[in-house]
Amino acid sequence: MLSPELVQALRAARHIVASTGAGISAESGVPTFRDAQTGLWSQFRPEELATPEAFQQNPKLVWDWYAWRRELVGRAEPNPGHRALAALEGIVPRFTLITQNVDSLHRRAGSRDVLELHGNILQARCSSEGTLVAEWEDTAETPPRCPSCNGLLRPNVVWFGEALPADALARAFMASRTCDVFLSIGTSTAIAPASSLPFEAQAAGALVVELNPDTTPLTRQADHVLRGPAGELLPLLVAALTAG
Ligand code: BV8
Repeated sequence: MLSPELVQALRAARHIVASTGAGISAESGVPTFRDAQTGLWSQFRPEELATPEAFQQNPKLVWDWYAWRRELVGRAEPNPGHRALAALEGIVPRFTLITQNVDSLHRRAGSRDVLELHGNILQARCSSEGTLVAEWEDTAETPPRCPSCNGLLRPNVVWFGEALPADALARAFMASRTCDVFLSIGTSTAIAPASSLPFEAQAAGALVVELNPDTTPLTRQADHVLRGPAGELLPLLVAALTAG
């Protein structure tokens, strides 16, 4: 499955970047944004719910959607794809993991340094003060209120139209521009500014590899395309790197 050139490049790489989207969590049972929304949410598109305007208009609906997803993520387990990336951290001289996912599965698989570009669904923050709230009272009234200012709590994720965390984004661009190999894994490469990272990497001279069962706007330009599920492909990649 992996060409000798690709194996050679992976083994010679001093710095590898892996950038993941919802596709890497699909095999853990976490639906991607493109999966049809079920139940109550089926009447909405995620882009309509994951916005400050939607929260402004109907905080309960938006909070309850995230509570439903948080519960689902809580029941999910990291899959061999997440675990392979955690293993890469200890094999490659320098390894940077960037994710658009908000499900914490990379950390739960053992990855230590994860650049979470779109925040983390397991955390909440005060919508007035912006302070992180580690835990909150789950009462009948949702969204819960901030213990210090009584403002509405909101999920600590980046909504459409909101800026990404500046430090994580700057580190992601820096790593993409200085790595030898850039792995684009399980992302539709549709959401900016994360979608520009593989192109930045390629322009700076990195070898770009796409791992996805489907095509994306990156496919045509990628140096290598591994067509398949991340949970099967990434263990192959680790095996190629650790083979004697
Ligand atoms: C910003 C957190 C500026 C919330 C998310 C017009 C043109 C271009 C851009 C824009 C535009 N209008 C607006 C924009 C900008 C906008 C944007 O890109 N819009 C899109 C719709 C065009 N971006 C923003 O608004 C960003 N902010 O630009 O701010 C700014 C600057 C300064 C000051 C103020 C503002 C914020 C974007 C972040 C939004 N939040 N998530 C939440 O989770 O609820 S994005 C969310 O959707 C996910 O995080 C993910 O990144 C994204 C896409 O979701 P999915 O499609 O499900 O996942 P993915 O894309 O990863 O696709 C799944 C892939 O996996 C598929 O390819 C599939 O084939 C593959 N797959 C399936 N199974 C497997 C697999 N792969 C491997 N293995 C498998 N087994």
